[in-house]
Amino acid sequence: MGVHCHHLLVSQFNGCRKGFYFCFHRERAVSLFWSLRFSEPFWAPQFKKDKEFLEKYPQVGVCCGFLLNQHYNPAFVSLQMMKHAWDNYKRYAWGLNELKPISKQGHSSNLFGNIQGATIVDALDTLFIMEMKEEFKEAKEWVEKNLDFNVNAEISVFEVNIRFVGGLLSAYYLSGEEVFRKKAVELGEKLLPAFNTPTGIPWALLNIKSGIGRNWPWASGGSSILAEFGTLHLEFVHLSHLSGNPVFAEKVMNIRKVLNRLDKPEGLYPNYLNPSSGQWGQHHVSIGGLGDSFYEYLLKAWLMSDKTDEDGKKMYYDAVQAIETHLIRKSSGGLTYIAEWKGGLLEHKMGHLTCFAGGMFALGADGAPSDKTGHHIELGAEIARTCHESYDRTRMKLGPEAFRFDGGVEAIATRQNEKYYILRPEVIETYMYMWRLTHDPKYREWGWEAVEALEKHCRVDGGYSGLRDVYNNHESHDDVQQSFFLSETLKYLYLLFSEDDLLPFEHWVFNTEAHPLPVLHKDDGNKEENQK
Ligand code: DMJ
Repeated sequence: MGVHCHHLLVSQFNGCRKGFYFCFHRERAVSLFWSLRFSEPFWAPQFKKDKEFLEKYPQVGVCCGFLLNQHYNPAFVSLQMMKHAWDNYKRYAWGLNELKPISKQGHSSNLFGNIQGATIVDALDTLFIMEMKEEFKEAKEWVEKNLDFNVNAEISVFEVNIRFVGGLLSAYYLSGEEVFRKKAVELGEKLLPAFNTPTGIPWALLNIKSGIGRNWPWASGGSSILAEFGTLHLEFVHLSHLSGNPVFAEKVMNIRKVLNRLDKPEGLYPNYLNPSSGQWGQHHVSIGGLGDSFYEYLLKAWLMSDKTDEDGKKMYYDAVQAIETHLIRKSSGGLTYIAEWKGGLLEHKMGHLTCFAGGMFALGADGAPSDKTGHHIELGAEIARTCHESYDRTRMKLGPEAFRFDGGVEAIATRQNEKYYILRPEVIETYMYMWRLTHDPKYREWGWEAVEALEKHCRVDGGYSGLRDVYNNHESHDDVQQSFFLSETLKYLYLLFSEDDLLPFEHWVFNTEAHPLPVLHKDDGNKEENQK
């Protein structure tokens, strides 16, 4: 049984309900055979627990009282994972930003200043999609009573936008509850002073009480970061749509204009741009950290506009062309990877963050110019394979923060400070896109491998924890349950094992924190807004 069994079942039955369950809970499979042989009902305590669970969450299975009549859905497992993550957050860190699952207390990150409740806001839509109704209700009540933006806090504009604004917008669109719309617009207004720079390229950090902004002290030449100011577009277009106030859309369209006026080295976008001079900083190009979601948002802005945002489309496909020419390489072992570019020299390293690009290339395949649809899908498949290798070549079967293709290694981290895994979603995200767009069963198999590894190495009594070294024999936990584990990793797993009509791509795009936002269809009278 075990790994071999689930491979067989996943590929043969592709969503087979019992198969997933039996393989995941091996002992119970054994009990099933035992009870069949002796024609006895199955009364093991774990079964009773599951029976109660399924009665409470019928969306993931039906329990008729006898094991033979149960129908399990693989999403059952991701829902149970969500329940474990949520219940522990609730028990030990309720209302705080994140959970420390080993020390069983709250964790605060300076990214949100003293805005609180990041896990609650990030998890709202996952709870809704998984139909965890009671939990969604308590989360909503917390937002109503406690989510407060009138605080003296210096926050990361990017992080607060993707997690809080994105989370609130999705919660509104999914549930229709007015409180989420109001809070999203209120927070959006608080973020507006970040754009008060000579070029309108926003600051990275903003004090939301005083309205004073600044950039990260480590950023080249006082620059703003491409992946940060380039990852506001989807949310800000929706803020204008929902508030009737064009100012949000105008701010992000201005960023586009500034970028379009600039010369790009070899057609590439450097990660650093000075908001005062409007000039690039260091010529460092990356599709991972510092660059990543800028490219993602060009494509998704076009998709979210019902394919009317021609400017976003052109910028995306031109950028992919330059990335292919200058950054994408194949290792001698045949693995396609995306290197980093530093002033014309390549660093043959790929970050875990970069792995989202497999899904992005596949998602963009449909609109690719000059009959390149198949090519973009293939590129997505190759990146997915490389990222799967980066997981498979570790002891814990979870991927490192960065892996290299030099010094005789391929898809392996060589530096100690790149061997950690912090519950990141990007590889599973790519499996989910590849599965939806190709229906090749290997993506579900790979997703299942990740589930098994997460359960084995990251699950602890108090929730889920990141790992310090995925190549080690023994877990050293970092003691943080990141809010994106609930908003992204678990949601993408759930979607990977669900039917395609749950949040179909024709109607939804996911922001970079996996918060679904509806496509603004042209026949709904939104064309004008998208083109502002
Ligand atoms: C998330 O907050 C988002 O996916 C962001 O775009 C990148 N980093 C994390 C997850 O790894």
